[in-house]
Amino acid sequence: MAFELPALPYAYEALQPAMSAETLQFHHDKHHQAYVTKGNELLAGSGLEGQSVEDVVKGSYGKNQALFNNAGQHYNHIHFWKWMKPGGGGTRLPGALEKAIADDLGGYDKFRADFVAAGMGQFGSGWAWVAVKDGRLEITKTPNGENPLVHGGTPILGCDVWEHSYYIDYRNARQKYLEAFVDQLVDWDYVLELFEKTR
Ligand code: MN3
Repeated sequence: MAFELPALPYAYEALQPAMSAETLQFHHDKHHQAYVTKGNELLAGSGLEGQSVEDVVKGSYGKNQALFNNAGQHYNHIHFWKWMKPGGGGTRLPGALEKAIADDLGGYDKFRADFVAAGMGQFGSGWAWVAVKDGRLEITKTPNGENPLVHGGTPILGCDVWEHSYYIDYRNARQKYLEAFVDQLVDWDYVLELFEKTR
């Protein structure tokens, strides 16, 4: 099926001050739209038409780099918008997440430190992740449009560390952006929803 740009699940102003309306306008309307438009051009004739976004990502990895870049970024951003909400973040983890983060990631404080470190340790563009792999949570990072799907995992939380995601609001202070993402933006209910689907 053709890729389509999903509507943002909140107003452009809704995530201020952690993420500005200007950032969301550029990031959603320009950057994500470009991945959708270019992805559809590259999908035509690829042999992967009619497959789900996930299957296009996995099917193009290592075989069709241009399609993979755009399909991966489409998948990543579909979820990225939903990984944030107004008044999100914080330490109250719903449902089974609290125990899973305690058991697999050493508890909330260690998760926060390690997730921010993953985003800081990604040289250049990429993503920081919490993924479920072999039944356990793990924190990883990937370059460019790559994601845990192509490494045998299922992402349940991801933070975009491309400069387009933070440069308007934070300039070069990627760490402040990552901390604001965790402390003020994460929609833990959506993380739980994805986590429950893996169990
Ligand atoms: Mn982005």
